[in-house]
Amino acid sequence: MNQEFLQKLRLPDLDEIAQYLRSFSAPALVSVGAVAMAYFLATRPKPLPPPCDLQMQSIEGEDLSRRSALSDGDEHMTHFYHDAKTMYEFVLRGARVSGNGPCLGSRKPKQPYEWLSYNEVIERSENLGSAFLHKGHSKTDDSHIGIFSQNRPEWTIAELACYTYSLVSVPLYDTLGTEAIFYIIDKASISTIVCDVEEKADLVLGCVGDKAHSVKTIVLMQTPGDALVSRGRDAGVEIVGLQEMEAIGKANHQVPLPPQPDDMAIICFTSGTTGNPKGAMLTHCNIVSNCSAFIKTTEKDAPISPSDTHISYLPLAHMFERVVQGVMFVHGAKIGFFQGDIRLLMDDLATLKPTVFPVVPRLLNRMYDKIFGQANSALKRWVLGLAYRRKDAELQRGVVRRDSIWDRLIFSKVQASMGGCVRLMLTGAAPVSPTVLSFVRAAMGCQFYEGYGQTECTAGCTLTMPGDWSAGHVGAPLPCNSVKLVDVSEMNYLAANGEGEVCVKGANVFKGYLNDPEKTKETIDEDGWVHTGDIGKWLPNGTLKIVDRKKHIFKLAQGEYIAPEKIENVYGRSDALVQVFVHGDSLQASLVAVVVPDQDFLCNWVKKSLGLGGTFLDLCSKTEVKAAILEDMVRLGKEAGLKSFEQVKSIYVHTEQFSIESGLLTPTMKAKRNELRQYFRDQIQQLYAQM
Ligand SMILES: *[C@@H]1O[C@H](CO)[C@@H](O)[C@H](O)[C@H]1NC(C)=O
Ligand SMILES: CC(=O)N[C@H]1CO[C@H](CO)[C@@H](O)[C@@H]1O
Repeated sequence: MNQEFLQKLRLPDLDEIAQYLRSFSAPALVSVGAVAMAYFLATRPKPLPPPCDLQMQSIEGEDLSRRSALSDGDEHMTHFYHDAKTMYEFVLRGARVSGNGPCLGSRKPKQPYEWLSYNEVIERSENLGSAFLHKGHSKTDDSHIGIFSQNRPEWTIAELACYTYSLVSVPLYDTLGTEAIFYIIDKASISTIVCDVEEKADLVLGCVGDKAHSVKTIVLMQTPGDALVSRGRDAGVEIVGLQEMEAIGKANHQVPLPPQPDDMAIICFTSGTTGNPKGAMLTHCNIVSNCSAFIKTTEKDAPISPSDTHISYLPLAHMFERVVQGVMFVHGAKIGFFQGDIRLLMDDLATLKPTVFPVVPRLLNRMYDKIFGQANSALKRWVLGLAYRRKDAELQRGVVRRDSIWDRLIFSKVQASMGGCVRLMLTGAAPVSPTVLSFVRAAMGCQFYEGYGQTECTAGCTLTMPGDWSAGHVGAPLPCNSVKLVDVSEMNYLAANGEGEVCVKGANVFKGYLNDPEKTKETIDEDGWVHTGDIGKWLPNGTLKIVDRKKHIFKLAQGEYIAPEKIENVYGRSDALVQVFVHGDSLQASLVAVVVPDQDFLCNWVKKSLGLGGTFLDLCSKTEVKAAILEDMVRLGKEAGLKSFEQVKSIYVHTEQFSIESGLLTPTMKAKRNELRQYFRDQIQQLYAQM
């Protein structure tokens, strides 16, 4: 997240408030308290009734699996509205309930938002879809359409064009790397790709290069330049502008061929920690059931209506944002896109004034740090802490509001910096710390849900319940799926104790990975349960807490279990290091590590502590430097309580960072352990040989 964005995220002048409070004597503070009390009584809030007994949010079945307390009957929920069972019908319903209201909005720099109505979106989608059919695509033949773009209205139009004629969208995104993009195009035999800008079209042309490939057409959202068209011709690819495509479709218009709920909607490629990306096949029913379960859970406390506005800036290539958009469409709400530059997001928020604001933990962490960073004296921290505790106490009684005295005094500026109208927030995609979630919940004073899930169950399988604003769990199973915990005995998690690997089954569970029966079998078992690799624990009130990850665990020669990621996290705190890879195996009695030092820090540190100078490369090859790094790691290990067999005994100092390009990190920056082991095989062997 960008600095400018964070700088604008301002607290009111805490200095002023602190000054004000300081100017009072103790009795005066009491009278401030009395004013606050009078204010509180005047605006006394009432909690909304929760949708179920919050002490029993899920119900256990015979096989120890759990269902939402909101499920009715034995079936997993597949839809909420009878006239909206596919993503295509979602948009039609939105057009109806909004009376053809505004649907997709975008803006040019410093301009207001301009809107396409629901019917305009539907018409343009029919035109584009008809052009796809004209180019030879159909439900049964060549049905995959690639979409390679930032979030913008044309993204959604291209997606809806697919749904209107039962075609399948396949999002591409650049963090995957060129090789992975070629892999996906090839695996899904994609012949038409819709790109937003020339650079992306070039990237596609570059990666198909002179290889045999399936790509025939690139549809560019702008008018393509002559140079690009001729580069395309050289690679055997036709480059067409979107406008021209829509005109072709308009001249060759076809009646819609809507999909059935069980037809494929999206192939969502995700990167694993090893090997190639995997294409999760998701049907309309998968997505609709996920959206519908969200609607069911929040229908009383946060119903969505045509007056709602959502800000779309989280990548559409991931299911989280797609599901949120689905929920907006089916209710005829508005979707406003950011300008495409995260540095301008604050300005977009202020202009759009969204009511629905999905976030990821990384953004929440930065908000939290920023707000506390401004409270730079003990008194200011005290005031902020007090404001937070008062609001959190209300939240724990089920009261959600932003008109308390604490909002007026402290939090209203934070809310205003998000446009001032946010009433529903949603986080997912990664774990968020309870401290951060509770604080932002209090500060924003809106319905703020946390979900948990993965692409293989269409983004979500649990969601926090309205009224339960406690943090530190991910809520109850959604009405569209069951969740059960399965023994992981080597890590000592047993289902009988209410702990184990989280497994999910239901209407939102995917149909497998495209052309990859082997990986599919590793993920879904014969009975249809997706094994997530996360370790969960049931809390007494039926909510799920994610406590661990089923890890790479191995035994050392003397029989002790080792979880290398835990150890890497400890050593990673060393200022001297940017990356650590811990290795061991059952033939060895001890651990070794490959470490990458922080160039700037290391040079200064070594000069000060060892009196050594020289270039980074020189220093890294010196035995004294290596010993100093190892000493620091062991010190941190001791502080963190690592057992002696968990401490590494020797290290290899590598001077180049592990990267996505070198194939040692996944696109989400996780270590590819198998690749790292292979890559450093010789060095690791040497480390053991020298012991
Ligand atoms: C549910 O249980 C968790 C853990 O015991 C607790 O933190 C939370 O407050 C509970 N929720 C409610 C609504 O009581
Ligand atoms: C149905 C539902 O709400 N489940 C998941 C669907 O997707 C959202 C994200 O948009 C998740 O947070 C939910 O947990």
